[in-house]
Amino acid sequence: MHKLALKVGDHVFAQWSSAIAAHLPDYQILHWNEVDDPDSVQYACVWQPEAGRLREFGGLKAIMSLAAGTDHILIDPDLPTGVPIIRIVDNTLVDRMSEYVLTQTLWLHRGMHRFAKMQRQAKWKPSFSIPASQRHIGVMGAGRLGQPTIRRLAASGFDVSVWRAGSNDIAGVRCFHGSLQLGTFLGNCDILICMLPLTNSTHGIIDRALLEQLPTGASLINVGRGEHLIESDLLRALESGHLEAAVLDVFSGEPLPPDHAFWAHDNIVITPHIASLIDPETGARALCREIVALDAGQQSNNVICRERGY
Ligand code: OXD
Repeated sequence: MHKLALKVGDHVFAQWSSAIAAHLPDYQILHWNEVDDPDSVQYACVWQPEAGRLREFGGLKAIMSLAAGTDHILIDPDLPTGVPIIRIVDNTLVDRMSEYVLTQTLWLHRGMHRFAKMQRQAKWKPSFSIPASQRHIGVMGAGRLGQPTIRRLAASGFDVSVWRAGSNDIAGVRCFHGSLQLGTFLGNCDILICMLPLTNSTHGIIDRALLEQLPTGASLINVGRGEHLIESDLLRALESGHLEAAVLDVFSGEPLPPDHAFWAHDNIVITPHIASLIDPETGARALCREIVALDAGQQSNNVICRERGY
């Protein structure tokens, strides 16, 4: 019998493990904390493994990231070398992300954050929003989740531009590349959306200097990672009125501590890292497809580049 070690939240372990068992009858599925012979395990399927744990598995064929981001694995200083890291991104994950970003973009575009505040003050003050075609949306990052999101925003009538580190263009969308074009990109963003992977070069990218390049009254949506954002710089930009609002789904410390300044801030909307949760049923199907292909000797198209960080 082959073996697979699974690290997901305990509340979803049974769902994941029975979905995987249905597709991989020849595999024994082991709870991450109940692996007694790590060398006999072929696949470690993980979300946020503890640093140093993966090194204990001496016979891995691959490490499978049960998330679009792989920073939760790459952060481990003792990561075993020579084992491919494969990320599982299924259509449900992609759809959830683009739906979340569209929802929050529409929320900001229609000024719902202002109406929510007015409701708390029993204030009746009608106002109209500009057409979506005049609302400039800037998306940073255009990977597996970013590209479908960009298409969904454009299909909803928004004026969308994209900034990415690499030089590839995306058909039908205005693209900006690299640090030299970042300022021009930012200068035209009413709503800036961060969908970047977390790497050494994107860590802390949303800082004071970046925020200052946005037009006055702009808003931010962060669905990348909390570590992209310098929190004190965001608070300063909101206090000064340069930035109008922020929608944050990810935080550098999760769960966000109860005494954190973001919770009570009138111009910050918080969601608990739910923009694109992976679904156990569809995620397990995508995971098992990869494992079956790898066991048949095929190459995966989803191996991440450790040096690049995604
Ligand atoms: C992911 C996430 O990386 O949910 O998929 O954060």
